[in-house]
Amino acid sequence: MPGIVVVGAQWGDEGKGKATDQFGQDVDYVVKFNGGNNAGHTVVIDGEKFAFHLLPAGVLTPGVIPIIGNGVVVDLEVLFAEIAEIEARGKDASCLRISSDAHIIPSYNRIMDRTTERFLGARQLGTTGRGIGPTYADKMNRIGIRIQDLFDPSILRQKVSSALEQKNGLLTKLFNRPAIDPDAVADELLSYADRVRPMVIDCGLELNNALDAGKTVLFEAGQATMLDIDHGTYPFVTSSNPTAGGACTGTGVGPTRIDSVIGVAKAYTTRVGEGPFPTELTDAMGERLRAEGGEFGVTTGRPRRCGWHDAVVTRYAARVNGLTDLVLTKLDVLTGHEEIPICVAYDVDGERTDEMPLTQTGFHHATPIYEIMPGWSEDITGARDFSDLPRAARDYVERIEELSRCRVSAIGVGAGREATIVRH
Ligand code: 2SA
Ligand code: GDP
Ligand code: MG
Repeated sequence: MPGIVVVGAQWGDEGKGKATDQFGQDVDYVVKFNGGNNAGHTVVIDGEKFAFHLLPAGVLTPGVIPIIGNGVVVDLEVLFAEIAEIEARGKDASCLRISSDAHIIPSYNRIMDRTTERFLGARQLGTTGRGIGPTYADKMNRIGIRIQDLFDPSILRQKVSSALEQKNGLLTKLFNRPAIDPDAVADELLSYADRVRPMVIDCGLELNNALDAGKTVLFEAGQATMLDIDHGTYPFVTSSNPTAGGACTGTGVGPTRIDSVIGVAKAYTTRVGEGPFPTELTDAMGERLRAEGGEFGVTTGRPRRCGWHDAVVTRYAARVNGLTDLVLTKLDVLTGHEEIPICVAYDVDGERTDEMPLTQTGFHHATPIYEIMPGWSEDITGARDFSDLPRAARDYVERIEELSRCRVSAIGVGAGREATIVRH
């Protein structure tokens, strides 16, 4: 299986970091292909917790080459802080590579992100405030700054100046904020050039050569299907393509090189930020899931909105990504519930729909149609084989498998690397 893509099947934080780390034990490369330090991926090894934002989760596995692909947006300050942090914990990040085409998040885009959110007031999106949206907008507007620009100071200065010509107009006239000095921004960016230089590669060339040589490459998504700019709950989405197609555009590898696409979904559902979420529980049950699942943002610490598993979403994710497998995480968090509802379809203005509604308004109006499954009370955190699970837990997994029309190949029963049931 030389080309493996790992994506989120819901609204993020499904446990992609843990899945990547696990699959990453048997791969040669782990490549991030979208997003930036809005992501927060947690890996727990022998009780020690690591939270990654920009670094691919594979950085912890000796022998694995971690790569930041061209589809990622990079905050250099955060990147080097993260490298310093893991090195202080005895890990080696010297094998990290970064695409020369990846875009940089200049400090002014953090300001633009936060200022725009404040300006939107009640209409805000609930972004992570890391400058992600404005940096992807600059990329599309063709005024972005790329990693390769760090090695041509005069070009970099020109690009920063022309980007700021537009942004300073907005900042001073609309947002009533001081203008940003282009030279100061360029000086700051250039101060990273010597440290970045040895990491820079042609990502597509490196990966295609590796695949030709029979190596295995794991493509790690940030965020998730329902946050995809094209396939998610637009406009309440991130600004990149976290779906499987993004693995190709975000690294320079063609779709014929991808052999499997693994979707990670929680046994329930969470979402951070604004936007529709049909199975959200705003009552004590939602609080219970949040408390028992530890549902707080890894990057911002925000409490995550919680609700029951939405199989319409999982089925949609299976289709949009062409999933070959599902990894169902956090099944242990559902222990102790007498009954567990699964959303099997929506009621949209009095009509049943089994698929995602065609329009944004339809999805805002969707109320879940639940099927109630019996719960279980046994501690399942020690289960390592599917047959170790109580009957009701097995039925629950098999029902999700049926509804999503995708096999569940692995099940998470705890945060640790070892707390996984592998089925296929
Ligand atoms: P942005 O900052 O422009 O990408 O925000 C746009 C929307 O995307 C959501 N988003 C996320 N949702 C879940 N997890 C994310 N990463 C962090 C984590 C989140 C955190 O792993 O916990 O720490 O709060 C993530 N990143 C972006 C975001 O909530 C907006 O709805
Ligand atoms: P990611 O963004 O998809 O990588 O997910 P996050 O790291 O943001 O959030 C997932 C959280 O669930 C982390 O705290 C993980 O350590 C934890 N986790 C992952 N899988 C499991 C599991 O099967 N059971 C439990 N209890 N926790 C898990
Ligand atoms: Mg996360």
